[in-house]
Amino acid sequence: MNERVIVVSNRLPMGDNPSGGLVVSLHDVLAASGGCWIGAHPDAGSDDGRFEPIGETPYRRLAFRLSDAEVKNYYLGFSNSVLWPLCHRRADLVKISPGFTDAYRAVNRRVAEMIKGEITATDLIWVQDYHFIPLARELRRLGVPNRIGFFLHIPFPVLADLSILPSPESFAQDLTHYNLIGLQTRGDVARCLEMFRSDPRAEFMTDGSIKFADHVTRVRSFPIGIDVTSFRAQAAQDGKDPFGAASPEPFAIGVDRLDYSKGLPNRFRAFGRYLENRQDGIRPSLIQIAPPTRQGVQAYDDITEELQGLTGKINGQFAELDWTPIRFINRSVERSRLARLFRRARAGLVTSLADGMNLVAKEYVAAQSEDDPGVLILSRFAGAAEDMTDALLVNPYDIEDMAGAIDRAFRMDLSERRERHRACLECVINSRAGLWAENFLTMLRASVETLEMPPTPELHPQLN
Ligand code: ADQ
Repeated sequence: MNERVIVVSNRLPMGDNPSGGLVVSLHDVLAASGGCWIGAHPDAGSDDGRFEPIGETPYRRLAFRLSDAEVKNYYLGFSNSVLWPLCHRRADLVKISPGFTDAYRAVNRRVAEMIKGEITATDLIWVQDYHFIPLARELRRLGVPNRIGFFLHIPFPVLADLSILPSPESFAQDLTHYNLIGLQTRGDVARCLEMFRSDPRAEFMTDGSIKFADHVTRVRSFPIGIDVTSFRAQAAQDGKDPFGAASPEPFAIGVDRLDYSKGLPNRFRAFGRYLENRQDGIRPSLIQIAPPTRQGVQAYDDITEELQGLTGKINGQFAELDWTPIRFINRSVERSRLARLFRRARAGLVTSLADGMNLVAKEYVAAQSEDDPGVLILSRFAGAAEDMTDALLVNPYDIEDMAGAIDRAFRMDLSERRERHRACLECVINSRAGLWAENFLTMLRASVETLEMPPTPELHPQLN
């Protein structure tokens, strides 16, 4: 059997070298299976119903084009102004427009038709994220019988919030066309099962799988991770000071897309409060790297402005001629430089109000030296906190709690830092990139599209 893996995601990796966690995880799988990665071309346009090949090695990449109207209504609209805030418990930011729903369905339908022309009977199809929830249903409508898996990178929404969707009943129904639904955490699985339990159309089988009409689906958690070895190696590169001459000491670091889910305003406020309370005379800085995303969506423009205001206020209050307390950098930083910055930082700040996993938390831990590690301050609402319980866990809504954690991180003695770091690093290694993909695909292969009981495959112990 020549089984290929076909990955579908909104973004297509364009460079030759894998960098982000998702790309690294899938790179080897695709290269080994002779499979391909299907995703949107970064430039808007029209594709006439045919994929555009982007390079042939180490695996095929096939691009579809989104028109300007589809970028507006499908990508910025339904995906990022309805589903993203809904899943991140920001129902107040949801914007509903009939144009959004139609475009979302239409893009999923069109991409399904294009995929049908590309696949063979033995291919495994692996759909990534909330941009493509209805894709399996559209593929089934076209008669595609292949095993299809889905992985949601962001939090699974709470049941009550689903009623905000224009057609809430389709959300569960769309998902049941997948043979396997992969989620980041056990908490996400619990929310997903709650949704199915409350749906009279769904029936639970004795092995926990869900029967819906004539198909069966399973829901499991597969915590995503990073390529630990390569990130550690980049962080430990000798002789390259990420700052050049002007190195602030000590400093805490935050690295995030500029998104309201990442809790940046409260992080800045907590740093300001810490500066106000501090009694030891040190002059620490917060380096915040946050490139803008999804520009043109009001909520994103608003948060950029709010952060600029807070930076000005806190720096105005505390700065000295030779000390800038908050360095707010609105750009991307090259990965190896980022790794070296993480290693130099006394504390890593992850303060998400909601987050599927948060790979920055894992990168920060991986980058530390075992002899003299920094401290991870981690929001309870990031998926990473489910297993990384030896980080300093904080409530990102509580400014005093976070200010206290920053103070504790800067003053923590070496033996406690090492102890906490050892435990966190073990979690990072146990969920490393390759295992995530391997475990998901093992489970997907073992699933069947009939009402027969699927066998339970042997998985890596992290999935107990
Ligand atoms: P994101 O919301 O993008 O991902 P995250 O998991 O933190 O969040 O991943 C961000 C990645 O981008 C990290 O690898 C980070 O190093 C990199 N990055 C961020 N800012 C950067 C900058 N300024 N310069 C360079 N690199 C930068 C979504 C979900 C998460 C989930 C991931 C993976 O929202 O919850 O963990 O997918 O499933």
